[in-house]
Amino acid sequence: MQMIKIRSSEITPEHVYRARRKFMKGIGALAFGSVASAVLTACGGLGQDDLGRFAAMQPETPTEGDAQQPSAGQTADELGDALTSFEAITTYNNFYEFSMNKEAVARLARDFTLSPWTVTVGGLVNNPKTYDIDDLRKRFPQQERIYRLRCVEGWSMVIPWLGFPLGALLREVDPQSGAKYVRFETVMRPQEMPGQRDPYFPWPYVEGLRLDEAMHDLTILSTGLYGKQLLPQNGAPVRLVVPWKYGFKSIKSIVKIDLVAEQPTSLWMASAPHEYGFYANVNPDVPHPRWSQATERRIGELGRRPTLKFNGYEEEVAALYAGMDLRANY
Ligand SMILES: Nc1nc2c(c(=O)[nH]1)N[C@H]1C(S)=C(S)[C@@H](COP(=O)(O)O)O[C@H]1N2
Ligand SMILES: [Mo]
Repeated sequence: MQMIKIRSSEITPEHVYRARRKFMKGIGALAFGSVASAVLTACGGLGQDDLGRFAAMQPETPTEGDAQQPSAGQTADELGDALTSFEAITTYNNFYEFSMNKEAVARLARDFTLSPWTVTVGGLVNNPKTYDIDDLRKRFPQQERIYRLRCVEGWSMVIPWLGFPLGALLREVDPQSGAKYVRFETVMRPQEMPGQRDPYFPWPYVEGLRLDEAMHDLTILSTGLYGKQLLPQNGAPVRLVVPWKYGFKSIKSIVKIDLVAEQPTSLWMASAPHEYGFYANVNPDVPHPRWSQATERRIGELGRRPTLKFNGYEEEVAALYAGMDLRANY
């Protein structure tokens, strides 16, 4: 890897950065298991990302959306926290299929092919269906949802999404009684997604929800933000948003949704099972094995603020986990 003058913490996912720091301090690679492999891969990946153009990164021009404009005068979430800027939301992205360098994702994803696009919904359902993305947008009226997004790495944003409840789509395909979980898959397109040529991760990106979590009204499929259609870096043309869980649950660029009987294994569970569990509910009381989750950095603000249980949605979602040990089910 070439030496570069950008602060490593600015160009590397924070958890990988910390893992690398530890790694470089000479702690044995075996002690880190799969994380150490990810660190090595990250070094190679950064080399390929052409960091020379890093400083030239600019926000992309949004495509014209056919969706409604954001509600007039909405500048904050229900807690009074200001919306994160469109620029920050579209230039500071985690999307490992393109890059582990957050500021490089938008550029690398610029020419990502968004059409044609279909989402196939199947598995344990009575009415399996393949939706063309345009049909999906027309069929399920778009609502604006202003949600906090809390990344497991310790930063957060407030994003005005456009989308519709996932439950509306699930009701249409009619889950069978044996369906207990929903499994989501991102498109597999290594020609366009350089990160997918990195053999370390078990592509495609997979995520999952329990059926009751998936049916919760807060859980949406998003096709836009700030009143425009999603840009590729944010998971166009359609991505999941589950606001009370760490950001990695909110899987991008979905092509497949299956109702299943068994708890799906997500990409992160497969890559680092000791660090990332199935539930991934935002919880300031349960630290990540390598850092505290008690506070977060809100993008656009100075300093850190306390992290709220269930990311501030406790009243709405705590009942889903009644009687569950939230420490064991991390
Ligand atoms: N397919 C896919 N989905 C993904 C990711 C990813 O790397 N690949 N990153 C996740 C993580 S870690 C976060 S924090 C959010 C970031 O979403 P944003 O870039 O739209 O803010 O997307 C999530 N969804
Ligand atoms: Mo994240």
